[in-house]
Amino acid sequence: MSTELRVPSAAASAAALPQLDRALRAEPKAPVRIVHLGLGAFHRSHQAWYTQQAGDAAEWGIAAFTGRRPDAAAALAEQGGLYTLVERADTGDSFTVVGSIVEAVDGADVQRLAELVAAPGTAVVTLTITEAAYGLGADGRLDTAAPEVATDLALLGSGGGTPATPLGRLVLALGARRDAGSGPIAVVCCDNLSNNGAVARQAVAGFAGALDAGLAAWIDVNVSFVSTSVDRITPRTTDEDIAEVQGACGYRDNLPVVAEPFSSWVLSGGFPAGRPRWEDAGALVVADIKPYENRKLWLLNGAHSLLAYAGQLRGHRTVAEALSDPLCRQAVESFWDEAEANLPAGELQIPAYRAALLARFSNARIAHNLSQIAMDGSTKLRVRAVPVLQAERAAGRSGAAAALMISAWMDCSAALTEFQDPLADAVDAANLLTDTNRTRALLALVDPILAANDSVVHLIRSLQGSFDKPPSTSAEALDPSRKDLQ
Ligand code: CS2
Repeated sequence: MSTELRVPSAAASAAALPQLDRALRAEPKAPVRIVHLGLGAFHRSHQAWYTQQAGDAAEWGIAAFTGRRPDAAAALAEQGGLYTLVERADTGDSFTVVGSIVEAVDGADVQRLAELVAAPGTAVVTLTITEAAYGLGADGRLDTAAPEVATDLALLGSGGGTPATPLGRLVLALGARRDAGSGPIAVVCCDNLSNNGAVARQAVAGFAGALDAGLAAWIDVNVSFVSTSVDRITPRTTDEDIAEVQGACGYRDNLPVVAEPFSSWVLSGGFPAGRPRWEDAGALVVADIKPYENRKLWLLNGAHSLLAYAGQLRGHRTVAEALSDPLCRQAVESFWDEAEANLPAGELQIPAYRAALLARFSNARIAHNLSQIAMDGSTKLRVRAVPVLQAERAAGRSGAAAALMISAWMDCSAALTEFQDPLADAVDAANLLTDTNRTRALLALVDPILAANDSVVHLIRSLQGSFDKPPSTSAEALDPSRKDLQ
């Protein structure tokens, strides 16, 4: 397939560039062998890009299903599945057309999902369904009483209707594969969770087990849950990005995706029915994913969450802006020191990784909104702040920098008008309490064991308000048109 065209720079003349959409539509498409749940920007900047770069890409087409809304599927189908990846470096942009998504489908079309997962040629199901969608409670098991899960279980149990949760849809489709006798398959979790293959296994097993013990047993034997650590900063696409692609490439793309040039994918687990040669694009297949996963979740995602909460309290809008505020920068460095003390030295090259992160976060051409990262904090903090706090305390230290991330989240939960969280009602209820009662109630939503520890509760309580004062130099903070801060 020659679906990749690189355009050297945004400054190139549009007239000199190919009208590639029409030419590429005529390309033969790869057969569907991968089904993806969660057709969003990240899937398109990451797994779809890796699949296109694989040496055997011609054998591996992706059928990608949207989540709650059909819009992205409709827009992508309009373009024959093609879209432009804009790699945005601090020195300029480059443009690549990605053609590995051969079918874009509304997630509500569970019939098509079941058909494709049941097809013998399908070997891999990848997931980017958000951390919160795995629905595991504090005990690490699927919370079958959560409203959406309970509704889907009742619906599937009665044998009809369209499940609304990605888990419900996946379990239904795996049932179709069992019924078709199509054999083993790999499910690859690409959400930012610790041990994410095991999390996906637990969530799918909990769902299937509540429905049909036979299906749960089939899944246990036939589905390989692969753990992965995924990385590529991918902010939301804006209208300006769409206009830029049109100007630079000479065609209209309604669904371009913007990402940093850096990308990484570390995988661990079996692929019983095969997989693309993602290593050709730099993916790393390892026996033990834990060190890589902790490095990424703590250093990158942890710093992101810290900046998202501290930065917004200080009146900043993007990661790059927040990082240039000395107070936020210091908080990040202190958190990194704590995290680094709990990561194996040597092979992981933590000092270089930290330096690279500073450069990646400072890329001011990537407008990565803090409000986007701040979402679903109660779930994210469990893998970004809690393990570092626990490890620090187990080592006899305070864990104050990890605690500061949690306290900033609590401050934001009261200060921001838009605070999206799967536990939003419980967060609101906790915010009606005062002093340590409030701190304890909010902490219980993140980690009940820590919430039972008085010394941790007092530590977090003592850190509240740390980011109260907007920096006097920040024009943004003084701008009354800002709507996302109270
Ligand atoms: C971010 C991640 O929104 C968030 O929570 O921390 O999406 C982050 O940008 C990616 O994991 C980078 O690989």
